[in-house]
Amino acid sequence: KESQIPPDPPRAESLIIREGLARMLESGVVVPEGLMAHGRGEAFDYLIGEVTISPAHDAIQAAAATLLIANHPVISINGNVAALAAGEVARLSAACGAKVEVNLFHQSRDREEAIAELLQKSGVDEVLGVGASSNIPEVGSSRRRVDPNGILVSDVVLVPLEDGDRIKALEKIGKKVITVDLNPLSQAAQHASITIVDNVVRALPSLTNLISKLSNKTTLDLHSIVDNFDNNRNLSLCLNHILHRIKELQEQKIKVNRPSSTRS
Ligand code: PTJ
Repeated sequence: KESQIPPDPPRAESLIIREGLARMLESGVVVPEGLMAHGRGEAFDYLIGEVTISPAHDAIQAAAATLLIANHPVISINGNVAALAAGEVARLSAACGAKVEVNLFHQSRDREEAIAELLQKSGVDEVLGVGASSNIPEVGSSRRRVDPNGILVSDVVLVPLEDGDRIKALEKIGKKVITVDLNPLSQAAQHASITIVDNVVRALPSLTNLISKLSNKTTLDLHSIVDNFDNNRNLSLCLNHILHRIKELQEQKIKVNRPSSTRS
């Protein structure tokens, strides 16, 4: 089907992403609930200014160092992440050696297979989690089913774009969780060790770039980056950014989509 979207900025990019998600709904990769989740994300992105803000950049740096130090890092993939960033997941996994595991809230074998196929077509060599046979009883949803070679034995899990109690449960059993969530107030954002308040389509390429940049650092240097990162403080800086941006917009000092304090 040909795209109906006019190429004019500034909304074209967002409309193209929506169109891609709608197509992925037809193929079963994305569930209808995923479209609602995307709308929630878009609303927060609007408030943030649709750019990677300075605290998000710091969180990405801490996440890059954490993934480089990790012994068994795993990237957990749901329908939305696969639809939005399958190619970026492949590049990130190659850069840091993380395994890629499908883990779904609205779980079905057909969806697991459709997502695994999309990831493989996009360059991921091995996809874990299809028909996963192990359980994490602390997790109270279908997300408790995990791969015995993936999340079950991981020390660090990157869980982008997911709200709910899984992150809290994973942290409780000793996994270090990194999340990417545009909503700094979500349960995921509040319970993760590192929360990147950014759009997954911007955050994942930045994370891959930073991993390459930091890959020649010593383990001591990487630990010091991680130790100097305070997630609660970072979340508070993100909320502060939103607060100031709304205030500036209200006083008409800046235009919508023209934020004043951004780094990338
Ligand atoms: O594919 P499934 O079956 O595993 O289901 C996937 C969804 C997304 C339905 C499910 O994982 C889910 O938990 O959705 P929630 O509870 O709405 O949480 C999604 C979170 O991601 C919300 O806090 C949104 O603000 C945020 N979000 C949405 N789009 C983006 C985003 N964060 C970063 N980048 C985005 N593009």
